[in-house]
Amino acid sequence: MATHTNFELSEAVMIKHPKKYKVYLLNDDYTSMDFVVDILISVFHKSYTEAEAIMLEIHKKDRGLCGIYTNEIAETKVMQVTRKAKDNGFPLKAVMEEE
Ligand code: TYC
Repeated sequence: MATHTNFELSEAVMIKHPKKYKVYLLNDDYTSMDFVVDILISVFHKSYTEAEAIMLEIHKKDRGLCGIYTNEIAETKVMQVTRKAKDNGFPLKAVMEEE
């Protein structure tokens, strides 16, 4: 087998897929439904229709999946939610867990 082919093969086996993280929003009694819909649109890039469905799922089932991301992006989403919620006086929380 040609040397360059061996090189390509050994490169290929070294490829590791980065871990992915699920980001959830949690239900609470104080955050307004409209604010959660706004967060799902502005932070998680959902359509209004999707955002409303996810918000209602969280309201009924206590948490809802908002997206799956690499570690850095998931951490950023959690921080953006925490910051926006705090700025608007809501206790809304986001959590991430390894997929
Ligand atoms: N339970 C809230 C209410 O009745 C609405 C809500 C939905 C809050 C989703 C947080 O992640 C949440 N106003």
